[in-house]
Amino acid sequence: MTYLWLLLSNLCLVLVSSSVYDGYKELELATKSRSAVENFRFAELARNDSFHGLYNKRGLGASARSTEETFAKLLDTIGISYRLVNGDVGLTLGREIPYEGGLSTERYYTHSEINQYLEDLAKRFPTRVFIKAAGKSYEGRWMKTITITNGDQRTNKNVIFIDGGIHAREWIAPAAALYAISELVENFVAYHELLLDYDWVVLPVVNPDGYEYTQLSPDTRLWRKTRQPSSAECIGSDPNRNFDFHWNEGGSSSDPCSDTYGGPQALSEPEVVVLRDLLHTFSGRGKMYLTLHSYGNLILYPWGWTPDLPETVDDLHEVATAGSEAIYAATGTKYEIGSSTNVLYVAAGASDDYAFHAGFPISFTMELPAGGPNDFDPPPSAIDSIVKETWVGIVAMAHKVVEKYPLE
Ligand code: 0X9
Ligand code: ZN
Repeated sequence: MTYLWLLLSNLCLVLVSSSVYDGYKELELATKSRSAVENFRFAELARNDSFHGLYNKRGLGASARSTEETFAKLLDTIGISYRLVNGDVGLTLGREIPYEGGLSTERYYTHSEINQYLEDLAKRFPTRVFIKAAGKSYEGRWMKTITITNGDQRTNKNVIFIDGGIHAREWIAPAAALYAISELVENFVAYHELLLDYDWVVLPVVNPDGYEYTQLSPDTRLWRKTRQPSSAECIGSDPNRNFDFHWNEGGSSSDPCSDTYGGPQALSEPEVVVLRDLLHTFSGRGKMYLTLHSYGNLILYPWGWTPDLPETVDDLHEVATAGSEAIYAATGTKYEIGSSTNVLYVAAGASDDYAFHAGFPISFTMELPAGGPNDFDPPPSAIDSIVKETWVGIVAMAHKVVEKYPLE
């Protein structure tokens, strides 16, 4: 990893593109006064070629690379202290691409930008798009769904329900949900058949508190759970272990500090209650439930609480196969398919099992590809190809679902 050492006092930096600075850190060097001695020290720093990017107001500066450790030692030698002010300059700069009513696949978005995008779509496509504030997260963020129709005002169509961001750190999942939304709404002509007898409902961020928390700093980037305190010491439960179906019967931890803590009881997490209630509103109409996660290139179907397979495993397998084959044909990426327990591990109390039990005949967890140094963090430059590839799979699965489950 490389770092950007930015001396704030008296110096500034001109930045060109965000991805160039992914993983760079910004430090503020302590300057009590600009004495002659300190000026001399800064000049020393600027001459030293073991660090990168000390820029002055005209954009002139040293340019080399170093690690935080090397640089801290150097600062120590010349008696300057420092403070970390930004753990990932690239991330912040990504935010500086202004949101102007449309989303791109160039960066990840904040939860409020995502909600704003949904509202903007409803304004631009008032006959086709409807927003529902389904409920609030523990910290009070609105969890909004978007219902996408073809505008013919027919009610009681079948429903495909997609969600993303149950796990906070899996940013590629909300990004893929947003791409699905943008295609279905802004490019609707291409999806005529998929909107004829089907409405699509998307909840792009199930765990907005966690999602926002992961955007605070590199230290919080890998947070998985919700943000409701789980004990005096620890925070969060795993929302994908908190559903009221075989809750706590395997694959959950009873330690409130664990990443897979199932919660003090089923449905302890307000976000899980919101999703549970939503799923029930599609009773009889809901035909496919698809929850987007990362990572692993998997299309998983029930059950996740037992190694037994559902009676309708052939239907599940057929639809999943349509998805994996379409992706392979489009990009050569391989997806493995099978039941959660058999392909991955036992994990009871998850949303896919719940949706299947609640009446969705097709219910999948799609684990999108890994990326970035921690596998959960594909860089912004990888978003476009992953979400487009994912969409190919979703479209193929949706076609199969529409064919298998016509409107009655
Ligand atoms: O463990 C999970 O919740 C999912 N994997 S992840 O790496 N995204 O955390 C898989 C869930 C699969 N479904 C069930 N076990 N029911
Ligand atoms: Zn996940």
